[in-house]
Order: sequence, then structure tokens, then C-alpha cells
Amino acid sequence: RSIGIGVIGAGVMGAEHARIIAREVSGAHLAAVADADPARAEAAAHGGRAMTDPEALIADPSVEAVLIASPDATHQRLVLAAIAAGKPVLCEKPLAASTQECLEIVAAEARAGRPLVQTGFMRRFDPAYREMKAAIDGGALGGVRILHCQHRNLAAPAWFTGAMAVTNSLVHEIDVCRWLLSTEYSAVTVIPSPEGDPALFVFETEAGSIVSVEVFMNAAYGYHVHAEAVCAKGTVGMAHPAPIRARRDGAEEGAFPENWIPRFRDAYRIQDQAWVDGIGAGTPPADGSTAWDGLVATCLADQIVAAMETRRRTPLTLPEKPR
Ligand code: ISE
Repeated sequence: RSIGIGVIGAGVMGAEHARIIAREVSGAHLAAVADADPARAEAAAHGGRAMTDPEALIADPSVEAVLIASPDATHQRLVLAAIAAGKPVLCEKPLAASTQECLEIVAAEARAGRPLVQTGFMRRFDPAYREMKAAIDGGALGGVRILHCQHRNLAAPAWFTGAMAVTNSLVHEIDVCRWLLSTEYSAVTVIPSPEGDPALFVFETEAGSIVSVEVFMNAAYGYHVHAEAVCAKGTVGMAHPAPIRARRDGAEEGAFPENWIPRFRDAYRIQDQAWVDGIGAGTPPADGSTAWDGLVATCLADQIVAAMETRRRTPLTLPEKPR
């Protein structure tokens, strides 16, 4: 059987998800794409239906599951509409704009009585992160003392504000590092460079590991995400992301992409396939980011933005997890 997927939003990520569903995922087909701009919806639809109204897409009988990649501010309303329609939904990060909005999603999903929501933290499906997790969980390296992360973008878009380095970029490390280390954060200290960008975020965790994250929005040389775990008996870290190296004139080169799409191409495809497989099987993928995980990322991002202003070590807290 083939599951009909509707994609909402045909910007950079929506068009990429639509392409993945249409061309690279088995067990599903692209039923419809909705975007406020009809030409953009049409261009991303790969022969599926192009629509302008996201609510009509959610209600459409040919759409059995919904992938949301519209602007961040619209996520919560659309996720709630998909839950109300009883349709599984994969929502790009962030899940919603505030902890309160995320709590409403978690409560609506609980009322529906089955897991319907997956948050699009795709790094959990990235082969490099997965191999690192397997190495750490394998135990031969001993406990993780420090997890060093670098999150570098070529250049911040014009509309990027200071807080977005946290709410739009650092959220990925917030999610993937607590997954990688199977722990929660207990405190954060933020140390911005004199220019503000890059900034260093140092987390303490309940497991005792330290997580350091450099977020550099204007790194100038390319898009580069890197992680290395320093453990009691050795280290495990990512290799250079380029698949090939060139050597000439006494030097070796490996290219960096312009943005995250080439770097995380496999992660997006594997995530979308796992989501589709989970719908078919009636159980969401074991490692997928849930509605609760989406809440944790948004809730901590808000606290970290506040900590950025005080520059003091700040304890991090989470609301009670509903059971
Ligand atoms: C962007 O929105 C993403 O989600 C990328 O994965 C991240 O690396 C980038 O910094 C964000 O702006």
C-alpha cells in the first residue's frame, strides 16, 4: 500500500521534503503540496495536487499524513489541525513558538490516544550521529566527559536575529546531544564572543557530561557541523563531511557545502522514510523526535535566550512530563 502524503509549505525545506517523498521514499506518494504562492506549490508538487489552503490539504481524503514545512509561526495551528483530523504529522523544527503552545500539542496528542506527532529533528537519523551514538552506547570508550560541537553556517540570512542563533540553529544540538547522551541538561552558561557571533554555550548534564557548542552564524568558509565526544578511554568524532579529497600543490582539500541540505541529505531521506514506515506499521520510529522532544527543545531555547542576556550560569528546568 502507498500512503498519501501532503506537504505544507514549498520553500527550501518544503520543496526538498516534497522531492524526497515523490522520488526517494518507498511506501508513500506525494498526494498534494500547499503553499500560499500557487506557482511555488505547483513547482514542488511533482505531478501531485497543488493547493493554496493548508487546512483544505489536511482535510483532503487523499492526504493520509501531513508534513509541515511552512513558516515557524504557523506550525502549532497546523499540527493541531492534523491531530484533530487524526492524521500523523511530521513537523519541521521548531514544533511551536513557545512552551505553552508545545504543551497544547502534547495534550491534544494525548487526547487522541496515539502518537501522531514527530518533530523534524533529522540529525537523529544522520549516519555520522548514529555511528557516534552506537560507539558511545557500546561502552568501550567509557563515559563521555565532554561533547564538543561546532555548528557553523556560511552566513546568517538578513532576517536572522540574535535569538535565532538559539531558537533556529542551536535547537538542533539541544535535541541531538540529549539524544546522543541519553540525558537531560541541568544548567547552561553562555559566553558570546565580543562580536556576539560566534557564541559558546556550555551545558552541564544530569549524566555528568559537559556539552560545549560553538554556534557561528557567519563562519564565512561554508556550512560545517561537527561533534566529538571526549570519553574516559578515547574519543569518537565525525570525519570531514566531504566524500572526496583533492590533493594538489602540496595541499589537501575537501569542500564544504553552502548550507545544511547537502550535509544532511541522507538524514532527511532516512527520517522521512522512517516516518512513512512508522505510519505503515502503526508505531512511530524508535529514535524519532516526539512532540515532547519538540517541547523540550523550544522550552530550553527560551531559557537559553534569557541566559544569553544575564551571562550567568543558569539552571535549566522542564515542565512535568504528562504520562
Ligand atoms: C536552519 O534553519 C536549520 O535548521 C539548519 O539545520 C541549521 O544548521 C541552520 O543553522 C538553521 O538556520
